[in-house]
Amino acid sequence: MNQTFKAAIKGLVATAGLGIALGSAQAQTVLKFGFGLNLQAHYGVGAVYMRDNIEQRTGGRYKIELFPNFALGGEREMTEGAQLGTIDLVTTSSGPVGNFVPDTLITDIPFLFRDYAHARSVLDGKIGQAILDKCTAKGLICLAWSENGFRHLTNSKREVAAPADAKGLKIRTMENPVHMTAFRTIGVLPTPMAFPEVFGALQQGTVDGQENPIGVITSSKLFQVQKHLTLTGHLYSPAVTLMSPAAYNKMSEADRKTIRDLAREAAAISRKRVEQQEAEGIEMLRKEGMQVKTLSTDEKVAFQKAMAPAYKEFAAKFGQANIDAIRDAK
Ligand code: EAX
Repeated sequence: MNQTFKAAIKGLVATAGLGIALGSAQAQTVLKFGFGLNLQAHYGVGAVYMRDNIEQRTGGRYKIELFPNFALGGEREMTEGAQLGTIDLVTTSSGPVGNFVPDTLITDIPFLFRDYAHARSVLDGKIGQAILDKCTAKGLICLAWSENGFRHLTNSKREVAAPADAKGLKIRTMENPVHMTAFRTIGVLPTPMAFPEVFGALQQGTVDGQENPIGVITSSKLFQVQKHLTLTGHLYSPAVTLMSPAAYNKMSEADRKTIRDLAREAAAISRKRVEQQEAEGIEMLRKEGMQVKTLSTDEKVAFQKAMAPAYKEFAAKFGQANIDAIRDAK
């Protein structure tokens, strides 16, 4: 075969290859993903999983850019950003979500969930899906339940072993009316605040304490500004991975299914991290100088009983039957 012909063949093959490459390289969409805490904490490990898998799972059509550490604002602000379309993906605790989707507030009732297995089974089942579906009418696409964890009480003033010990303490709560009612019922002065302001407020003594899962307390180094930890486990804090309808509605059916699958798979990774943080974190907090008070079952029940008057309000708000359906779920 003469040289000219060979060169012509090579040219043809190169052009064809380029054509295929360009044809398959649809414009790639980059999704901005905001969440709190660092990449090693429970939301971060889930978000990294979604980032590392979305390109392959969508044939290169989507890429995720991560914004950890509340870089895009507090959880309420990020949720609003998803509604407005300025943020594409958010993982947030359920705390502030109730201000947008009131149906999620039932999951924030203290002592509603027995343990992690109970909470995950309810949220991943029909009851949980029905709540996620309520997001759409409120301008949010809630892809999956993730997890923040059981919350415990910290303060800088004194050991809290019983509800009476907490009386009069100024405790930061999330911007969540159910949490505020519960704490007010035991004589605490609830101060709602976005999480990025919490460390400073504790440092300045604007509030005496706060309540959060172990993974939040350790990853945010709250042990530097809190002396006492009481393992109340007073409520299970779900998290939600949600999406902006502006981004979601542009997706093909196949890519919508992919992003929902990825959010569920990421939640499983986050849940494992929550358990790991809890298993390792309490000892770490002791080593960092916190006085850790473990409660007996009776002592925990005392907190539940002290919050009982709030249950009348919760029953009126959510319906006793709905509360029982969750509480009694296996
Ligand atoms: O989602 O605000 C809170 O206390 C949350 O637990 C924290 O932002 C992690």
